Amino acid sequence: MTTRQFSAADHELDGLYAQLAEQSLQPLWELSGLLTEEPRTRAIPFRWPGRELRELGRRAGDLVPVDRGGDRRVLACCNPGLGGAPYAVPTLWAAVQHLRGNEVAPAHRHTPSALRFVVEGEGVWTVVDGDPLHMGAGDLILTPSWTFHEHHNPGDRPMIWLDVLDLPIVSALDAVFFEEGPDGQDGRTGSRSASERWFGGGPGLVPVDGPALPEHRSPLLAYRWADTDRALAALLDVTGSRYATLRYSDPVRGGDVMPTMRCEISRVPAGMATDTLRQTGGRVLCVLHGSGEIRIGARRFAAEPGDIFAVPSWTPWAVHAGTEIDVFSTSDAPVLEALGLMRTQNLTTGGNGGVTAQLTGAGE
Ligand code: GTQ
Ligand code: FE2
Repeated sequence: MTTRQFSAADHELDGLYAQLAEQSLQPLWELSGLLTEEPRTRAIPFRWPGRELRELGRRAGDLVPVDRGGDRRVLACCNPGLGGAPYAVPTLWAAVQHLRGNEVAPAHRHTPSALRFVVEGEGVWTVVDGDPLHMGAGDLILTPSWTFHEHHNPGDRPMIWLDVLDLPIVSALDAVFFEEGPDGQDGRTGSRSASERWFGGGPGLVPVDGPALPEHRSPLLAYRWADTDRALAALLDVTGSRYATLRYSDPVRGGDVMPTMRCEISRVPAGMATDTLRQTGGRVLCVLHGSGEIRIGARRFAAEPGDIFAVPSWTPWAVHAGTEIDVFSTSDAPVLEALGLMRTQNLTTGGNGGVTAQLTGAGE
């Protein structure tokens, strides 16, 4: 019998509690913390410093062959509030992956969706269902649910990048499937992926007679830094605002890149700061360029390139630039929106001195 048994001073009631436990039943009136006034997450605001991640990734590269443990040399960011679960926030896996020169992480596929964000270096190709996607600094690369993916590094230099997966979500839904790829390597390279030639043609240009669109995610699998950089600069320029944030989108239908994860990037010029925001659901941040301070809840963390941060649900956060800073982020927002559970609050603009603020639902 593993059901928790409650106890009561009253002898008869105590007897009832014993019988309930025997039948795998629990009395709601003895349970607390289920329907909280506000989200109460066990995740805490946290930073994994880029310098440590690079160094430990390199050491793992020296000590551990890539074919041990799922054919990936990956260090998972474990939020200390989550009791040892290998998750950065309750809904997102975040990790650094290290691939040495001339190494291959062989093909497999799984129902959890994954994305790669590159902070520095280049030279690895991720082959997604046979389409080779080169990875370089500032690029966002998608490996959507159930697509075969292999990473190979034909050069001599090791490379490290950020992985974010919706694994905790898919796992909570008991919907994880995994399959190894066909034997033998693909090893394909190429200067521009088919996905980009079809759907990355140019601003606002999509093919009239293209291949059938994948149902639940973007047909474009690589978002290149040169495009992102140009768009951030233009947005700052046209708004004259203190900072600019872009959402990575499906170029044809405008939705999020994948059904469970929203990707965004913010540029905050030197000395400026973002509004303080909070929303339901978890978020992972990764600093691409520049330095400053990232505030999450009551914590103030120094921020440097390669740093990864956990923003727990309903926790206010803001980026304060020292030098101009570019910060990539992934959240579970599409899931909350699909379920009608998204609440967002801007504590800088929406508030009565930050005490109360307007709540907005999805789509507003
Ligand atoms: O690169 O395929 O961080 O399957 C976790 C699981 C990376 C990958 C992770 C994976 C991968
Ligand atoms: Fe994978």
